[in-house]
Amino acid sequence: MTILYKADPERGRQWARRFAQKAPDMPFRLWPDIGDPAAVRYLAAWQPPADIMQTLPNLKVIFSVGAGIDQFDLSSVPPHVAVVRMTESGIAESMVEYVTQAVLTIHRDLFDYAMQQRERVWRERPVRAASTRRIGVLGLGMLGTAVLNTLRLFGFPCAGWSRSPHEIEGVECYAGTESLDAFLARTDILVCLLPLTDATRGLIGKRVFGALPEGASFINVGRGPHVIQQDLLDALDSDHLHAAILDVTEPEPLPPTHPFWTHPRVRLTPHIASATRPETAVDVVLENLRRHRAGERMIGEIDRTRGY
Ligand code: NDP
Ligand code: OXD
Repeated sequence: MTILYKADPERGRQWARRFAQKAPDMPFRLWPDIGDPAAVRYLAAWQPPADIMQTLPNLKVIFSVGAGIDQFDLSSVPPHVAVVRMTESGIAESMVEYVTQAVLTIHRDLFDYAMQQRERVWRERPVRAASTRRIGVLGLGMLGTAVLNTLRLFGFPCAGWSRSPHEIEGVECYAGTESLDAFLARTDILVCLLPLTDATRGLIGKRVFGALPEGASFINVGRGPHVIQQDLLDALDSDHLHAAILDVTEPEPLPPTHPFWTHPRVRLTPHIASATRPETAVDVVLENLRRHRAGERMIGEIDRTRGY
């Protein structure tokens, strides 16, 4: 009943220490030291081995060490193998911090002040009330909801968009493709927190940017392939969009010649908005192992037909 970890080795050592403390009877191995492949029932991975079922023939559950599972090729994973995304509290806390700083950077005109600083210009800009800056979050899951629940406390009018209807206190909720335009038309700062699926790949392009009000800004903390990057550059260069803060790109790392690197109204970070914390992650995995053995549904088990 071994659990095999295949992701960042330093974090893997932290997982190993936590497993040794909390579940000393559970065999825990760090890739590539897999021991007897037939004994591996559980895999915790960011990128699983390419020939997964040949390598681990008795695999029962794949745990993503991140919130997303789009890095897995589900076509190579048979239906009896459950796929579980990471839902531990640390991911949401860091994401709330990241998106809050990104929204405040845009809201408090820090792109403009950075340009002024380069030109040694000391000029005040009027401070705009939060109540006049409308935030819209694509995705009302674990992360989108956590982000909105913090942003609304600043007084920003908040809305979110999802596939199915939601009700969140203080947040205007929109659902389905038919409501997307209305959601975009009332959004000054658009945040992407969608999972990457066949339905969301390339969703954010010319049409979406065009439906935002003039001067809107964009924050991407979902996945790079959600965005048609040339359409984003066109929207910025035509001044329809004011600024973009991008934590994710396509590809990653972004090639040194890519225009995002030097664009004065693009801020880049290397996919660090949030990361799983080993202590809390192991606790969630242990609870899921208990559930799996008891035949219960696991926390964060994904619906293979929806892709998230
Ligand atoms: P969840 O699965 O909890 O939520 C996903 C949300 O997206 C749900 O509200 C879902 O709608 C909505 N959604 C999915 N497909 C569609 C669609 N076709 N149309 C409209 N809405 C849709 O995910 P999380 O909140 O945990 O994470 C979201 C993503 O954030 C991850 O998949 C990952 O890509 C990204 N991420 C990025 C990180 C970073 O460091 N940059 C770190 C962690 C995550 P419904 O509620 O109706 O199901
Ligand atoms: C994740 C990520 O999905 O780090 O957790 O992007």
